[in-house]
Amino acid sequence: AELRVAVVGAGMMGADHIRRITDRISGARVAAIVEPDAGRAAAAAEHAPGALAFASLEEAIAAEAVDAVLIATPGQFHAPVLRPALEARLPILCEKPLTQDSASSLEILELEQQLDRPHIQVGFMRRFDAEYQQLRELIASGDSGELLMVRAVHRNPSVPESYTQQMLITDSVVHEFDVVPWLAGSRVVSVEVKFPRRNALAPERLREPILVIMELENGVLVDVEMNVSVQFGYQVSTEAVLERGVARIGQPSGMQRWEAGQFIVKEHESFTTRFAAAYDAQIQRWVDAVRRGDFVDGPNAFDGYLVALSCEAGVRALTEPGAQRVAAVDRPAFYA
Ligand code: ISE
Repeated sequence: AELRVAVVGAGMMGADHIRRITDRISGARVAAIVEPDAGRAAAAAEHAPGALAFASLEEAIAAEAVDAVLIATPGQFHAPVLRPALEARLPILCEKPLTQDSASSLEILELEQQLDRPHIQVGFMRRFDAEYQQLRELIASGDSGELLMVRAVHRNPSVPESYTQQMLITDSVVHEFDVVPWLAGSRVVSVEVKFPRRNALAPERLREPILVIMELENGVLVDVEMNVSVQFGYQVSTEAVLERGVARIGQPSGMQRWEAGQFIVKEHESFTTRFAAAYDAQIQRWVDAVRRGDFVDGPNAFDGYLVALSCEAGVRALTEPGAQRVAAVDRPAFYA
């Protein structure tokens, strides 16, 4: 039988995942939509035939309506949903971040370690992007020598009203805090933030773009241009500098046009299209893992905790000059 998934949160990401599970994921269906906003729940339900609507996950669990949970609420609302899902021993795909800070992430880890195996996969979907996977294979192969540096640009055309200065780190650079250590096979040990000239087109409340400099345990230096007011589109590209060569991913691709004295290739306008295939692969791999009883096939809650530690250093670095250290923690055998 198909896996009955409860999608918690029917905002942009939740609605996108509901469509994805209904239209493109095999072996699962959206059996419940947990969304207090009735209007949003109704709109999302149009893409989930037969889905039941609940105001809370606890009600969906009590109704014995679900086999697995996909948490797509904003980060600050993850912990209150993770707890009942863990208590009900349900497998969980939790959109990034795991939680907003390391202390609350650690609480979730302690709850989860009372179960027989990891139940949480965290939604760092870039690990499922084909180009990021190719880049990781190149680095691991040594074919171009050792990795020395990573140059990353993470550009949003604009951000919503709810986007705050700290979210530059906790909602956006959070992706680089996960994917770059995964690419390099080495953890973040420090984070520094430098402020170039401010973009006058940025919302008054934001001081950006920012330049984030990470040092990894193996000495690799990473710089990330985090820029949320570029206007032209959505661009995430990454360049790896190795001993004998350079590799670059995330370049515009697809149809090339020559017209009226111009050369044109379309750029993305949103992460939902730039990483559409990665989101599909992530959710399909998670559904397959849950159905075979492995529950997790990707970043687990300890990876989410490591990212939370990096985010805390990054948030400190927004207001304190210099490199902010990231605490070193051992990976419990439970999360091997
Ligand atoms: C958003 O929440 C995402 O996860 C996107 O991948 C990122 O590019 C964007 O900056 C975030 O706000």
